[in-house]
Amino acid sequence: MPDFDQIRQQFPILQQTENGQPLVYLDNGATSQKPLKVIETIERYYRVQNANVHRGVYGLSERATELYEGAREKVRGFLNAKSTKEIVFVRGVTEAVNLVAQSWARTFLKAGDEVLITEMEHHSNIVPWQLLREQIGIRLRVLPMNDKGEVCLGAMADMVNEHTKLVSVTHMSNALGTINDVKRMCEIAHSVGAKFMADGAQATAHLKVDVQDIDCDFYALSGHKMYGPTGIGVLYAKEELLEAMPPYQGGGDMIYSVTFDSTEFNVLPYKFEAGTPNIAGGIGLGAAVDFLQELGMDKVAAYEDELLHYATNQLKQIEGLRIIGEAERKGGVISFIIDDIHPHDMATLMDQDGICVRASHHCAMPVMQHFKVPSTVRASFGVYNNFDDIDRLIASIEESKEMLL
Ligand code: C6P
Repeated sequence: MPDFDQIRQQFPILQQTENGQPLVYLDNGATSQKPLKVIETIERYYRVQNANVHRGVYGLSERATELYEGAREKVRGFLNAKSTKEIVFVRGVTEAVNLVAQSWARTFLKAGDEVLITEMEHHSNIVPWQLLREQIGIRLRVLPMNDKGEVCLGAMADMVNEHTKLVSVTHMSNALGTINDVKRMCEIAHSVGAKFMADGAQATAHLKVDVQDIDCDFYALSGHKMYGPTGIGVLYAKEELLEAMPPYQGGGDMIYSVTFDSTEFNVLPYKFEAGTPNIAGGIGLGAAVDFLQELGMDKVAAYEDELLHYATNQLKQIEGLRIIGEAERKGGVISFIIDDIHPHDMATLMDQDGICVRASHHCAMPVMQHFKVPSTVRASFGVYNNFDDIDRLIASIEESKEMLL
């Protein structure tokens, strides 16, 4: 087991105070903090390695290209994709879902075809499908969840049919922590000939993900939630799908040749990467992947599971506290409300104790509608959190509650 207390030393931001108190960062669902390995990799790139990629014949540009493409190979290994042709760099999950909607779905789906999502999706896996519905008349269907925040696979099997063309599901819910059985859901989607996409925004920092084992057609991740920089993410897609899909955006780098009459597109994955990419972001994401691989995803998951159980047991002792999301399989996310206290008031007072939690609808308004709450307070864990952080979280909740009731 890695020394998770020692890991904390690798995060400079955690050494500082907030409102005079040692910082307790529990908003990893929104974005994670960055280890020295990532910070220094990005700094080194801008200090001594900066050049545009795929263009220059001079050494500096060739080395930048090698670093950038090396990062793509690291992500390939992390997801266990077959080929780097299947790893498309994008801005994040939001862009990945929009890419699939506007390139694959807009081309291959027609009016009346069905896209199935779940009731626990983030807005970025809802709105792109609503936009597509406006554009081509698809039908958007929603698999309901129960009051624990779980979807029923039997109900899913009943909902898919010959009209279902895509099932798109969050691997781990940001608002509830629920971990969906994406492998089984993928099998159900495939049983009716539909494609399957998983939103890995929350999952990739916490769980081992193997896209070949899941057999998903598309998988999306955001670098900034897995200890990497903002503005970089990945769309994994099976090679044959990417081959068949038209480009999402046009511009430099995604072409092989251009005349005013026509354009021949570049090979995969560059066909989907128009313009100068986020080079520093890609290289930084590669460093984040190294960071996680060195820890070992199984060990990360086991450690965060301990934190989750410890925190859940403590929170349940607090009178009036209701946990929103009690699925059997959960990652390190706890959403809660306390009596009539507004989550924003609670989180604002907790900030005075140096504790960062999110109070919001978490960009998952339908989840709030299901549980009939406007928002929740959410504590979400990362590898640098420890039992002391949780004790401080609990103490701060107790104090804030006293003041607000
Ligand atoms: N959730 C949260 O605080 P982007 O913004 O593209 O990196 O990720 C979007 C996204 C998609 N799916 C899920 C399940 C997510 O959790 C997120 C981002 C953040 O929960 C910001 S709203």
